[in-house]
Amino acid sequence: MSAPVKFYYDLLSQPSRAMLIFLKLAKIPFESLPVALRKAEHLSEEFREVNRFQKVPCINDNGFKLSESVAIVRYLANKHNISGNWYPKDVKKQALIDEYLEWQHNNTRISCALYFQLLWLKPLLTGKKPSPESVAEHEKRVEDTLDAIENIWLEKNSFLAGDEISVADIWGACEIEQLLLTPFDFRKGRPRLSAWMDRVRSSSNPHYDEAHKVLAKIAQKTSAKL
Ligand SMILES: N[C@@H](CCC(=O)N[C@@H](CS)C(=O)NCC(=O)O)C(=O)O
Repeated sequence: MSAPVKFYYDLLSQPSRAMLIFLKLAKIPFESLPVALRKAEHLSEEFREVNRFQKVPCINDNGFKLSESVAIVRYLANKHNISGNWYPKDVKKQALIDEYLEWQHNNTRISCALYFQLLWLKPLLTGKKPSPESVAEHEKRVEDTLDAIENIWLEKNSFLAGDEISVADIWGACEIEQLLLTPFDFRKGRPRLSAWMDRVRSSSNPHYDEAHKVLAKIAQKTSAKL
């Protein structure tokens, strides 16, 4: 029998949290291997052997190394023959989930991650505040993405790829949660998105809250300072 997949992650990384929630929901056995980005553990020579791109999340499945969370989730769902709502076998249902996962790269991921880096990470590392122009520019991208989720993705369905929760929702919600570390209120003026975030959380708990515990703790401290 092969050993459980080795899973490398950091709870402050959006796709790492999504992977962790999926592994638990799908009951895939794994070895938990945290990599502290804040300590630059991902930049070590040892970690380069695990992932040549030196990013998390990534896996080592008995010698088979893979990065990119979307590729990993597809591989593990296929390998473990995961059926049901998270990543269904039905080709059309699966294609609708993939449609969101592909859309996310240039929308939810890029806009929320860059905004988080500008407002939280860079000031922490450099001690400098971002310029109002660059805040406005990045905020506009976040607004556009969240508006598309509110008005297009959630227009007719209760979840991103239909009326059942799937990995698309887990990936999307984990990116948006990162905004908790910024002053941006993603719920304000977006009732569908807000209710959807609540549905994603309640449908994937306790794993959702466990994956977000570090983020929630830092967010609490951050908001105390704002
Ligand atoms: N598209 C990749 C994103 C991977 C990624 O950018 N990971 C970040 C954390 S969220 C990272 O490891 N950053 C460290 C670095 O770039 O130095 C995925 O979905 O897995």
